[in-house]
Amino acid sequence: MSKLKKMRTPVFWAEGHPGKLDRENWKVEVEGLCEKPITLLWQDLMKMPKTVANARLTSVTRFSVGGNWGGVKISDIAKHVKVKPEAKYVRFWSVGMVYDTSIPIETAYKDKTLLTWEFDDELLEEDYGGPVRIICPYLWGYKSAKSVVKIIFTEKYERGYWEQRGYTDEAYIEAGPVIDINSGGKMKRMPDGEVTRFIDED
Ligand SMILES: Nc1nc2c(c(=O)[nH]1)N[C@H]1C(S)=C(S)[C@@H](COP(=O)(O)O)O[C@H]1N2
Ligand SMILES: [Mo]
Repeated sequence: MSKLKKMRTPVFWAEGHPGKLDRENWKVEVEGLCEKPITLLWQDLMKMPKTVANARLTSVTRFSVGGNWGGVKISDIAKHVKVKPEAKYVRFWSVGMVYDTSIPIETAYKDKTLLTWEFDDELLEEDYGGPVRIICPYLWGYKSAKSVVKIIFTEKYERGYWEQRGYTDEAYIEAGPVIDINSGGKMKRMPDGEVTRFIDED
């Protein structure tokens, strides 16, 4: 059993669980405002520069789980496809093309925003967005699209699945109580913005 599962990390699939996914034949299309759109195969991703980010996924439903996410930085993908200067947002689409979400390009280019396939050295299973998902620890978890099949660099913002249903477009993490998955579900207090530590611990 994966560490995420052992810790009882909640599994969210607003569009329905996608079932078993084929890691070896996974493809991520990267397109939009770039000079060299590309389809990245699983094997291509494995050859790209790998980054491991210690980061928390924090849901607006107020759970937070932290660990070492391994993957490729969105900024490295952007270099690879030569993103054009007009690009202002990055839109992510999940398998099935029902769930999408977009983030500002500056947030996408931060060090810990990754297309990730690993959590604490284990490959991500379908429940947690395997083969590859987004981790964007700077914003509420609904921006961290799971099982990603398409990344589009855009000029115009489009509301995604949860944004159309009332969650904010900015998804700025707000201070307050949160359930810390890593400590077995203890209630803690967190600051606003990226959660790097809780307020009631040092
Ligand atoms: N495709 C897809 N991605 C998604 C979601 C979803 O429902 N479908 N939920 C989002 C929300 S609201 C959160 S908090 C995290 C939860 O990630 P987890 O299910 O791995 O815990 O995934 C995000 N990515
Ligand atoms: Mo969430």
